[in-house]
Amino acid sequence: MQTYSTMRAAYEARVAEHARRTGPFVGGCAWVRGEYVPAEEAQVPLFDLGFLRSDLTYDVPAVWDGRYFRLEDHLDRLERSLAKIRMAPPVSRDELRGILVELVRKTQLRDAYVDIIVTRGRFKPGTRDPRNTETALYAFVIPYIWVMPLDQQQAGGSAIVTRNVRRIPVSAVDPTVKNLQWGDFTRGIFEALDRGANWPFLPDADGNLTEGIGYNIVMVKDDTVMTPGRGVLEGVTRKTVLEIAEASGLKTHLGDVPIGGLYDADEIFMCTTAGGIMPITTLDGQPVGGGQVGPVTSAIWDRYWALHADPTLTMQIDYE
Ligand code: PDG
Repeated sequence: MQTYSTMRAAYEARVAEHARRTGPFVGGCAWVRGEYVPAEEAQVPLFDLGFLRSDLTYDVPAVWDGRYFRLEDHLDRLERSLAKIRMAPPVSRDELRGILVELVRKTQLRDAYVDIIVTRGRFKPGTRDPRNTETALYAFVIPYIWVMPLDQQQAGGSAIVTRNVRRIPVSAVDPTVKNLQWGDFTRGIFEALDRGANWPFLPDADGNLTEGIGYNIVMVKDDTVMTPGRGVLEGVTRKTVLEIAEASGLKTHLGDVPIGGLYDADEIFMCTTAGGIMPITTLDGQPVGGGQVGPVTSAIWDRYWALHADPTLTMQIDYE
């Protein structure tokens, strides 16, 4: 990866610079019931249905080198999720954007993980009618999270296709609504760890690939980049990957990816906002392709991070 060392050095310099800042919010800032509080002190009210029933949706954009990356794509997805589960937006899009910028400003973080959570709120006393609640907004900004640590991104990680758990059916929980009903993923990560790997890939009941615990999955075969077209979250990182692939002259397939095809892949990687492009070099104990991070993954990795400086995809934060 050509840009790996320069990207990493610049990132580490920003982290070191941040470590010298002081103030109540440098470790993170949360927005809870109309107030900005240090992230570690933020609390959830017990009777919020988000907590009691996981009746919520959320979205996770990120800030990289002082810029929000594809924030409008995340806000679009959040609005679609809210509509699908019949929740009213708790604040307007402009207000939300304002809160998200203010949260970053308070922390002074240049690289951040940003979580926006909308819950159904709470039932009116004496009722259980989900139509009569006021939705509640929570948000927080904390230092950037690497779902796959940067060190591991150079060598690649070890994944398994789960045998003991499938992805919850689309007919039960719509995976395009970003949700925290993670029971299947939690079983998947335990199975992966039990089998000496770190990354579970969950199949659906038809033997097609879905996704994993917070990431989409992409495979490369010859000159085609393939990723499941249904039964998964429509990831913003996945969208960027497909755009990069098309711009590089590769073919793309957004459709069913049978599990069997994975064992024949030249390259495999996972992708998410919190970690970017995460190469997988071992699958079910066997090397993927040559067992090294492949050239397509590498090129997409480089381009993905380069795009974080592109003014058309980013929103610069004014820290003053
Ligand atoms: N699939 C699932 C189930 C996800 O939760 C996510 C996002 C993705 C795919 C990738 O979507 P995008 O490219 O838009 O980020 N997962 C982040 C991972 C961070 C974490 O804390 O695990 C999330 O759930 O917040």
